[in-house]
Amino acid sequence: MTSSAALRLSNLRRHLDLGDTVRVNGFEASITVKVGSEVSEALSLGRPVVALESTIISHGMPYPQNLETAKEVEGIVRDNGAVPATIAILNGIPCIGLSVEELERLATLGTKAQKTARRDIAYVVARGGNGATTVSATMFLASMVGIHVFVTGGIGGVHRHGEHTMDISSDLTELGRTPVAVICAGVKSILDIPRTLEYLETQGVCVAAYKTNEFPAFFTESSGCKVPCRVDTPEDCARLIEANIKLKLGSGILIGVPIPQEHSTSGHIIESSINKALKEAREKNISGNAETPFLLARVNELTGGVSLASNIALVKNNARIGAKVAVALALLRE
Ligand code: PSU
Ligand code: MN
Repeated sequence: MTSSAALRLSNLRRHLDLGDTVRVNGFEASITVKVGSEVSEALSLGRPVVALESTIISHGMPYPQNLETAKEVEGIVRDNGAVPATIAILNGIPCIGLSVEELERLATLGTKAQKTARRDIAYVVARGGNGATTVSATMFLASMVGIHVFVTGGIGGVHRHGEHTMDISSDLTELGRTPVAVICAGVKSILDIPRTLEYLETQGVCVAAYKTNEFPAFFTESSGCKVPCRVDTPEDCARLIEANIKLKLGSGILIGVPIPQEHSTSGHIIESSINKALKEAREKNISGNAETPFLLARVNELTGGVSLASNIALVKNNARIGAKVAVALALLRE
């Protein structure tokens, strides 16, 4: 175990008796975060934990499918031997592990919750607001309490025409600076996939694909882009994560898991809707952090819900594999 991980765990242990709210010591300051009792117990005992993001709940899917999916994904993580830790900021307090009531609150708040990337964390905390964390903010908070494995659907990337607009998701820079493994189905073709992979290389991020040599493209199994690493089992993933921790590289790992085959056929149909939605976004001048939620919702409308069904299926598949990776990692670190 690294000394910083040991420090974090001993901090958690020391505060376990104080109830839900624990103070996590960083390098210079300490802040209050609320770690759910199941999560803090698992962390203090070195048991497998899987972090889950919350923008996918508030901005990524409509109600009530967002709530149903969030609960089902947590169930899949549990059924595969790990403890789920959905992360969000509620009333200004970063929460690691949400109760069912808290999940419900976030799901019904929907886009009224603030989409919170790394740049927004301090503001949401300072104002006592409700923040749904994106991949970048979720990685930051997961890492703060010593969670190594994080599951989601897809991450942000370099947007199409990003070479002009500079719209590059902070998920990519976070992967370059935070040692958490993100298990996802790749990035959507609403983004520029080759440039996203180039940018990840620049950031020093280890990019692997699960049981394939090509990076997946969310709704479809392949983007046509080769990845530098291939992993075939949860144990392969765990060894990669462990090596990354031991080397103190400080950067993250991206593990792309292709969408299950039975859902990938619809991926090709979804592509044409993506192109239409992109055109509309440009016509309506939608940009910045509003672009991804707009495209997701519009593609869902245009496909009559097919894209949402695929999205839900791939998140569940990622949760199953991510939990197995967390279990394998906990065994390796015993
Ligand atoms: N891609 C999806 N679903 C999502 C997101 C991305 O298929 O819900 C969310 C994630 O929270 C991701 C964020 O971190 O969008 C990226 O937003 P932006 O492109 O504004 O960085
Ligand atoms: Mn952006």
